Amino acid sequence: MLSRTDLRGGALSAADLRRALPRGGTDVDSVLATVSPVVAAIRERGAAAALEYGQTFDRVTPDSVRVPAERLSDALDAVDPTVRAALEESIRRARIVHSDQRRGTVRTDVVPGGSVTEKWVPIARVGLYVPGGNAVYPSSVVMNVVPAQEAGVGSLVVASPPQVDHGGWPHPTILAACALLGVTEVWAVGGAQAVALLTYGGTDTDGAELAPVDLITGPGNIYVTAAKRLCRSIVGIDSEAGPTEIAILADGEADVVAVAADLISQAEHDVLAASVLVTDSADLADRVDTEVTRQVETTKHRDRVIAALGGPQSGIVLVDDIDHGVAVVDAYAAEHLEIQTRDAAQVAARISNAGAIFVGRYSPVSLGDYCAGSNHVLPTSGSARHSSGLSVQTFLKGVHIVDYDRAALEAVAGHVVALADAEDLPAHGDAVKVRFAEVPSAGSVA
Ligand code: HSO
Ligand code: ZN
Repeated sequence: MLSRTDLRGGALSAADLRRALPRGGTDVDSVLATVSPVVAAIRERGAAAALEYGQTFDRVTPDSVRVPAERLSDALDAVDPTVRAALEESIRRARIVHSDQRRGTVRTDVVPGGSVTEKWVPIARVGLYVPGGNAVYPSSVVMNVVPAQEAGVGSLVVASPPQVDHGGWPHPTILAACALLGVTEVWAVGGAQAVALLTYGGTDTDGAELAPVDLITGPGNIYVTAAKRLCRSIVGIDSEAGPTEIAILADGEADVVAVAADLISQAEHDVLAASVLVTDSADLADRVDTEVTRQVETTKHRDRVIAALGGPQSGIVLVDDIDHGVAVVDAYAAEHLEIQTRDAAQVAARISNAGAIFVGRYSPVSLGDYCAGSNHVLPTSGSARHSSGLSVQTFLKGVHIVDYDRAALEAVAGHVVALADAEDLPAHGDAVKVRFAEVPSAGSVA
């Protein structure tokens, strides 16, 4: 079922490895022309335009953009107690991990009388996008809201598409998760129009203000991603999330049944999801392939899984040994990387590029999706080479506070003037000189 890429005996550079490895691609540019008028209409006409597009795309118009408070409490009262207990545990563990990520103020005394302090300030107002449709993920509400709250974000709004089956309001499980987390502002708006409305704000059907946000986080489909790309000069965005990915680095001793189950687990998200096994054992490759075929027969989303596993983005990659495998998975930079080898923790320690690394047999990606305490909003499509998953840091910004006294400025004034002159910006130098009767030359200062 899974295609094979044989990299044995070759010593490819990281760039060549990237080209050789299975990977899909979503062409966000191809929908920019469709999304651009939607964003423009919402910028011009606000919520009224968003509701019109909702009628076209979601085939339903809620009574208001803002979900009434009683909808949230009703959803929480109605949620299955087992689901509620699981969400509570997921929230509890996520809080344990994310509260540890808070950063303190750092003051550096550069010279006597001259300091630079970096203080970390929460972003004032954040919009969290939660998709609807096929994917109803209350767990993603947890993964977005918890780090924002732990960062100290004061004003949070969740936007999620109105659902035909639920009276034009977002899915009740999403509302229940919001209520559990103490989120009181939820908007029934989805797709590109949600991103635009979060960016520009508007006026609700009852005349109430829908205030614009400073940052938008949360994954969405290609239209949501295109809208994020269009709005990102005005509002901050977390990342452009692509379809989910799992890579597993396994040796001949890995648990075949577990490896197959984990490959299938992420393939269940989307026909474009990627499942990649990297192994130095051709025998394990054969056994996993057979086991995947067996398990796929009884999996609920069989057609979607078969499409994902059979796509060009999925497959088995054969490597010479685990050292070679480490280089390959580092080049691939998976959203999720499982290490199913001997001494898995040591192997994991050698990996630089992955959104999250799952160590050994008892740390499957599904644990991280829900209840490890880690975040499941992670960099996709190789962006783990340069980006991180969602964390408290996503919701903070650093502000430098520069505080020099007279003597400290005087001591460095010559250097400032020299650099200003070198850049032909003498007024920069003058701004220092006017503070002193005489400026020492650059050579004479410490
Ligand atoms: N694996 C997805 C997150 C998710 N899984 C939500 C289940 N629900 C992307 O990390
Ligand atoms: Zn998942």
